[in-house]
Amino acid sequence: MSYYKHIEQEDREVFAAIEGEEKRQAEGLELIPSENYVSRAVKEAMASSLTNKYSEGYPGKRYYGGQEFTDQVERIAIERAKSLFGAGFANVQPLGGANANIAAYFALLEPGDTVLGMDLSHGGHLTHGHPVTYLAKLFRFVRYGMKDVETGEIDYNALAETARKEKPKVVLAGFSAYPRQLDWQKIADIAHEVGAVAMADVAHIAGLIAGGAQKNPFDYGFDLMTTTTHKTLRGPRGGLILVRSDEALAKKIDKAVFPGFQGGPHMHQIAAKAVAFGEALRPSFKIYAQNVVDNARRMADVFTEGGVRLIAGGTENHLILADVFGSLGVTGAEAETRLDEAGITLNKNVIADDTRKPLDPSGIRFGTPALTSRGFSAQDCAQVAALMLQVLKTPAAVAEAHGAIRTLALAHPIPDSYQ
Ligand code: DSN
Repeated sequence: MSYYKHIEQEDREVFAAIEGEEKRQAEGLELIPSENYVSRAVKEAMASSLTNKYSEGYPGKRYYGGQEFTDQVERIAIERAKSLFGAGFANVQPLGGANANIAAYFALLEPGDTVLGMDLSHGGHLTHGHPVTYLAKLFRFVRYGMKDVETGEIDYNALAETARKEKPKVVLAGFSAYPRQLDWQKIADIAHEVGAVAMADVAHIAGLIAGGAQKNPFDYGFDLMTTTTHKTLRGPRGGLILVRSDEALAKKIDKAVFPGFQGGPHMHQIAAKAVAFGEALRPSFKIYAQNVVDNARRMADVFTEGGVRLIAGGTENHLILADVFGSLGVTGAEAETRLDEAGITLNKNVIADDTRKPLDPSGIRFGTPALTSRGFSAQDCAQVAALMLQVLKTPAAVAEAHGAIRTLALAHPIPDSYQ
């Protein structure tokens, strides 16, 4: 009888899909840098009876009765989030990272106001104002980017000049495909010079910050951070908004999340966030965070030695962006498919100022949060990178690489808990 025994007995169709996904995850290697493996404790919280409860409002101030235990769980999640990030205030209700960003905009902006954010092809995110989003119709997004794609250096002078000219209400720093560390101090100073709020979207690196492997924007004067909880932070799928110290800003955020934007919070998800935050507060999470970074650097080195151009020349965090089309003549889509056949999941990705289209770009993006959760060492990661290169350079090598990748995966089972 499996862990999913009730689904197995009562709904064979859904059970088959879940079992298939479990097998796929166990036998393959996950290199999408925004994915990870949650503990059984996080899964149990997600599957708890808290999913049955409506809890609009906040602890001690709800619209429906019966909130004794939902209040407890939300307060635990808030306190743990504050401790992890050194925040004065936390809102744990955003259902995802996009929701967290949208609620933050609603708290800070009026329609037509300006946001200065990272250029999307330089590593920004859809919710940072991509033209296809509804947000781009509501607010005015202006851009900054890298000065030098080979080193990843941000053009902070251009950023400052644009801020002085465009007078944004929010200066947004954060990314979903940028492998270097930002100069948080410079960005906060520029934001404050023009009277803007300094907002960091740390969705990708939240776990690295919580684990002390990357700098915390709050230590450099940032006012607000948004994040997902399911990437390097290794929690359930969800969002989180943190305010450094401004109580008035925190109140605006709470109002923007509910009733401004969302309905009833998902209390089972909030319980799972609390469990994951508890895990991230353990000393072992610091080791995990540093290993994620060390493993990524090792993979980047193998790619560079193998003749592949890396955007920003390498990595200082958990992710790597490789120009496989420019270096090997393999498009991002071809690379994704070929590696998938070999048992490695990653994603095609545009590179800075890509001349190819997003569905078949020049690059691939991959990273080490999930492999590191499975206990992969830097040496194991180097072996994975070498197998990837073999598959990218020699299509006929897929079958042989698949065997080696499956063996590596089975030798590193997905953990049930993180002590
Ligand atoms: N889909 C996420 C990522 O992969 O980075 C961002 O939304």
